[in-house]
Amino acid sequence: MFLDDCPKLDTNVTVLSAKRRLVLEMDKEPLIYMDGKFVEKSKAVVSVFDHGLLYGDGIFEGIRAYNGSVFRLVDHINRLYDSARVIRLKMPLTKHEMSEAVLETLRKNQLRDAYIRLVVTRGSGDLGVDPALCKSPTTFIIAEPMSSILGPREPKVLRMMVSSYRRDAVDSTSHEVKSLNYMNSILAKIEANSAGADDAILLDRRGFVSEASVTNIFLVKDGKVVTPSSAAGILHGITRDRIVRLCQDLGLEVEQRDVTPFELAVADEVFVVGTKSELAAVGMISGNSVGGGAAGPTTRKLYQEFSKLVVRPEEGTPVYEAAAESV
Ligand code: PXG
Repeated sequence: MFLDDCPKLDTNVTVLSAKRRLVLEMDKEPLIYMDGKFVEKSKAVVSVFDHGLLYGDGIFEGIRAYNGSVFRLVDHINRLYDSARVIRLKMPLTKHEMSEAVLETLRKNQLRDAYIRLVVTRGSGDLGVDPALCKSPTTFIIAEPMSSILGPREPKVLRMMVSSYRRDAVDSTSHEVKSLNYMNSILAKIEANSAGADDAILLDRRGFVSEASVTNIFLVKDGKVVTPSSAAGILHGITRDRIVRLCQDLGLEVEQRDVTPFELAVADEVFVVGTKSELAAVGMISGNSVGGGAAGPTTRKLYQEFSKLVVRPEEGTPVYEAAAESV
């Protein structure tokens, strides 16, 4: 990596120092934020009595940084605190302090393009489900290098299946709370894996389309863009929200409403969006080809525009400039 960085390898000295830097860099462990301190990855551990582990009692955010700016950090922090409110978790930091902790984790690891996992658990308690016995939450933040797959290339085309698992209902453990309980998505993913599909589409209890295992879903029909509303127990995705606004900016009509599996099957285009997967086309659902099995014109247009948008500084919070956006 560093050898490539050296413009001229014309002396032994340059080669030696480049090699030494490479070795030093490989030795350095990533630093993880843990309850206010930065610890090396191999030492970043939580107690076996932590209720995040014992019961999935906690919340998280998956966040991305593009080109030294954390994409929609304010939205992620607001969603995290909304999740905390619903599960009645008293947050150990203010929103501003939490944002700073995210930015500092990137700085400590010298990252500009990264995937960030911010987790707050109920903390250590005893072997009983009662959260009242957990004294203080556990907070950790992991940041790993990750480059965007967006760009001049075509969007990925996924083969999906409609899962036999239903999205948890809105009056149950629905994904509206971004909790550490992902078993609903995991079971659907296992089913998709064993059927040879890339991912699963989950319906809600009523039989309407909800979302995929870790992405929100959109369809395009007769030039109109449609996505399930929160009634279907979806996670209020930050990418979904930005794509809806992007559609509006591009003059496309967008509807957020109940979507039937039939509408999905006969759509002109189907695509999914999420922080980690960004934007991908869906070419097949349960063995039936959708949108001709390729990314359609609206999907491609949104993909191109979204690629340009994510790297714009005003879409995020700068990591390295002093004035961080506050919430
Ligand atoms: N629905 C669900 C259930 C999610 O977990 C999304 C939609 C998309 O939301 P955002 O805000 O990212 O646009 C998510 C979030 C992974 C991974 O490993 C992905 C998510 C969460 C956890 C892990 O790919 N996606």
